Amino acid sequence: MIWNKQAECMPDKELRKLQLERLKETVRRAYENVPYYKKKFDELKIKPSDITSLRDIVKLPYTTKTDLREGYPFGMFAVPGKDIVEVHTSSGTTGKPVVAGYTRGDIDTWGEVVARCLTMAGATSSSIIQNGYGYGMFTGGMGIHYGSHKIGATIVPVSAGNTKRQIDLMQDFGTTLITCTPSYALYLAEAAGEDGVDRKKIKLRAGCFGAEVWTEKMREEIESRFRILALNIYGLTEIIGPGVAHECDKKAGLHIFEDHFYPEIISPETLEPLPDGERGELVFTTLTREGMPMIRFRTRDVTTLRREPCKCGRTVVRMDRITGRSDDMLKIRGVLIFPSQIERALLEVKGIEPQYQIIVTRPRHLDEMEVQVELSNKMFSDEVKHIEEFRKKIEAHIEKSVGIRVKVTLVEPKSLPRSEGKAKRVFDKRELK
Ligand code: DLL
Repeated sequence: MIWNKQAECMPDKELRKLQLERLKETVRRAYENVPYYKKKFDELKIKPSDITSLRDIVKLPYTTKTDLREGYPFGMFAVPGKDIVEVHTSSGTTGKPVVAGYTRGDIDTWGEVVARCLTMAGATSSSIIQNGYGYGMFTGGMGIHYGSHKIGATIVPVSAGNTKRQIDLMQDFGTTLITCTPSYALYLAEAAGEDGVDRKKIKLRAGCFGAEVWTEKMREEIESRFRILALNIYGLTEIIGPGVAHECDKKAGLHIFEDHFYPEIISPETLEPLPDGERGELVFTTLTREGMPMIRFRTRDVTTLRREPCKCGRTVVRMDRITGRSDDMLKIRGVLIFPSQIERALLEVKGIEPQYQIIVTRPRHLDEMEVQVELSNKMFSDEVKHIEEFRKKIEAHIEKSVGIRVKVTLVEPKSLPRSEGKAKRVFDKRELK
């Protein structure tokens, strides 16, 4: 099933024409209503009227997360406050978050693109959708919610966590489609197994999993444990939330909804655009966002775009699953963290050396972060009791300043490897490649 055949299967020429019209309009709106864009355009001596073809997009400046943070909270909005009906923030923990503002029209668009995703996973008005993405400032919960309403399915807004309840609801309500992070899906499958849940009593047929990097191996595991179709959903707060791209049942890449989001791949080093088929950083320009138009937003997500036709009949471009990031940001249990935030918090603690390692693992399918820190010689000779107290103090300090719980391990002075070049601090052992 295809939710919007007209949009998803549009002939290339027609799509390009629509994109150009929408791009011109977006650029004009951003220039006239967002002082940040006006300033940027003026500095580069470009005017909205310079955009006469899609190729002209390369003349436009990139937008980064930092630019958005600087405009905190509502600096990137292109409409008066009275027209904004909802706000969300990105999941980063320190500093100012990125704020996304939606007009009524944007909420409608959001529902539309998520409806396309859910339909790819087989949802219809008869489906019972258990939404295990967090509700709140995170876009996951509400995005799926709007998509489900658009389709007219029954949404079960259980939100993230509360495993026992998830399993009960799944059985009692006859959930047919589940939406949550892939790591939580695996955790849920394991917990259901331990609970002695009979697979035959579950009506689950498919799941839309995303919001974090995952692998084909994880897919196989989710599919075999739940005996469902596991599909990949991609999106980000800055662009709209979930619903930017989704896999069809051919599992041959994620279809990007190009009538709303214009993708490019660039080299993160030279910032030059790369041709289709080459791997690089994904950049998006929104084509219909009213509340917060985004011009050439650097996602930092690494992937490849493919234009060969898909067997499902959709004509829009596909992207490969995300394999990593062009910066060192980590997503731990759904929260975006930069290792430098951990470093900053550690340096505020007296009695340790500025030598540390961050080790990320995924025991029982849930992310864990261990921070190994070297004690100073003086601390090392102290009593064990004090050392344990000290360890707890560091854990509490990191939690307070970075916002996530990590496990701190104290190691002997001079025991961590030293490097002559760029120190390798982060060891991501989650096998996400
Ligand atoms: O994670 C939106 C979302 C919610 C997507 C629910 C899918 C399902 P943010 O919290 O702003 O928004 O994080 C966006 O998460 O730049 C990627 O690095 C990562 N990400 C999102 N989806 C995927 C995916 C939501 N399918 C950041 N595969 C993005 C890999 C993903 N990484």
